[in-house]
Order: sequence, then structure tokens, then C-alpha cells
Amino acid sequence: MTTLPASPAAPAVAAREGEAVAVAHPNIALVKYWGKRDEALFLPVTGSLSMTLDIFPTTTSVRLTDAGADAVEFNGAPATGAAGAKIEKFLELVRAKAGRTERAAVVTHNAGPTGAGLASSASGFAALATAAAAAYGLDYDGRALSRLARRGSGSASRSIFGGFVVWHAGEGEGEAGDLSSFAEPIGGDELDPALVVAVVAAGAKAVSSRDAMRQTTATSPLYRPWAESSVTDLAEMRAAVARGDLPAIGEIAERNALGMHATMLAARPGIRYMSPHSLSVLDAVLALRTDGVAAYATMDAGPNVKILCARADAPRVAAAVDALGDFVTTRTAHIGPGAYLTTDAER
Ligand code: 2P0
Repeated sequence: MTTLPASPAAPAVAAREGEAVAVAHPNIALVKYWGKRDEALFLPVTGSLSMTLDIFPTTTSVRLTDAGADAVEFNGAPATGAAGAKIEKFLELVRAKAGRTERAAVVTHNAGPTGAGLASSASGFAALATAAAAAYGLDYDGRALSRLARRGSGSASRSIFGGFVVWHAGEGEGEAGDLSSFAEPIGGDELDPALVVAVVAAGAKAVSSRDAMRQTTATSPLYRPWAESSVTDLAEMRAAVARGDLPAIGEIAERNALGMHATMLAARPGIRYMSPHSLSVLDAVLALRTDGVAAYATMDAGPNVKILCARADAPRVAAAVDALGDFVTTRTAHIGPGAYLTTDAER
């Protein structure tokens, strides 16, 4: 497989002071982040582990302006409501860190569906953190960028890096927690898996993952047991990645994801992202395994199902899912790169 840059620490393209463009890709967690111990600092209850993808990139430009307010454009239209507010809050944080006051014009384009459980906030805030840090003159390495991206959206901390990435829960609260909760790449370079994304609904979800996470941690009697088992899952997953054991990675990923969904189902009131279409895809994954194909499912805060398998098995997996009917389409992803700065011309 191709060697990917692990860190944007030394971007190939030097940003002009005051203006920068960055690209980042989504990541899919194989051991999930579900629950914060600190909402303001985005400190997670548990560590998580992901694979950065090579599809659905977000490209974001940040240009400092003389205007009295930030201007945010998202996929060709002004960003309004909660999405716009999150971005402005993030820009405030970057300005505070840089000791600067200029407002910014942000233009962002997301190639994939937004708010549909396809990790758009991960690619979005990884791209925004990378571009904004450069535009405001923050000389950050990959670790500092991942801590910054975390403050926009937890999962974005992982999209700063390519390949297999762990996001450490970190230790302690306040500044100690903030400093110790960062993402880093963990190798696994000999692995070359595919992730077949089964899209059963590309619309925005009814309950945001942030709200669902909060409700689950606050009310689900299954949350603590899952969080405890997730610690074991993470240790076993790291070992499986280190030895390049794709079937073990798939088994751990599937049990961790189904457990996370169980915690939500048991929340009060229950939250259910799985739809009948999701279950049809999960059945197809089981049938593939019965036929000897090492395919494993994971799901996030939405009804779409992501199927991990060997690159060579991806066409067979995709065909089995496509054959289920018109309600599902597939898109096959592989390992993708970390966030990087680019030039306008490459957009
Ligand atoms: C993950 N998810 O590990 C988990 C699994 C969804 C299910 O991270 O509140 O958008 O912005 O930190 O990162 C989605 O939640 O939440 C997510 P915030 P985020 O990928």
C-alpha cells in the first residue's frame, strides 16, 4: 500500500499568513468514542481507535478579514443555526490561543453527506483546525492540532492523522486532561483493509450524536458496563492492529459497536439509530461470514452500516449488500491520509 503522511506537522504547502486551505477525511471508529467526562473540553470517558478513510473529504479555507464578524459558507450557502454557531465558537478558541482578534471568512465544502453518521464533523473540524491554525499563525504539530480539533468535535482529533489512529482518553481533569487527551497514529501499515459503506439513509439524523451521547451517559444503566468493556476492547484492538490481524480487528469492532448501540437503546428514553434497513445489512454481513468471508460490521450515530473486510473481498461484500434492494447503495473506502494544507488551485 502507499505510504501516507502520518502527521501534518510539516505540511508540504506553506500557508500564506492570514490565509490557508486544508483537506481532511472522515474516520470510522473501530473502538468507539461515546460519552464525555468534560463537555467543555471534550474529554472522553474512554479512549477510541479509528481508521481514516480515503472518501468524502472536507476542504476548508480560512482567510482573515477586516470585517466585524466571521462569515461561514458551507457547501455554497451561508452556515446558519447550530452548525454556524459551532464554527464561530471554534474560531473564538483559535483566536484566544493565537492572541489575535481578526475575524475570518470560512468556506467549507463537504464531499459526503452531512450529519448522517458518516463522520462529517470529524473531517469538518479536522480541516477547520488545520486551516485556522495556519491562518492565525499557530505553529502546531500533529498532537497540538489533534487537541485543537478535539475542541470542535471529539472524533475530529483522530482525522488529523491517516491510517489507524488512537485517541487517548487522557488522565485527569482541566488542563491535565486537555494536555493528555490527543490522537496519534499507531502503525498497522501492513494492513490494507476495505470499508464498504452501506448507505441506507443519507439524510440528517433526528438526534445529534452530541445529544445522544449526553443522554446515554446520563441515563443508560448499560453505559458503565460498556465503557468498562471498551477499555478491554481498546487494548485488544491495539494488539490486533499491531499484529495485522484483520479478523480480530473486525470481531472487536463489531462487538464494541453493537454494545454502544445497546447503551443507547437502554437510555431513557431510548435512542435508536438502527432502522429495518440497517438490520437487513447486518443480516447480510452474517450471511457473508457463514459463507466464509471475513466481513464485520460497525455502525455510528445513524442507520448506515460500515463493513470492514480485506480489500480483495470488498467487491463480493458490496455485491451482497447491493443485491438487498434499492434502499441501499454502497461506496467502498480504503485507508486515507491525515489532514494537510493545500493550495487554492488544488481544490
Ligand atoms: C466515534 N461517534 O467514535 C463515535 C461513535 C459516533 C458514534 O464521535 O460531541 O461528532 O462533537 O464530540 O465526535 C460522533 O460524535 O461528537 C462520534 P462531539 P462527535 O466516531
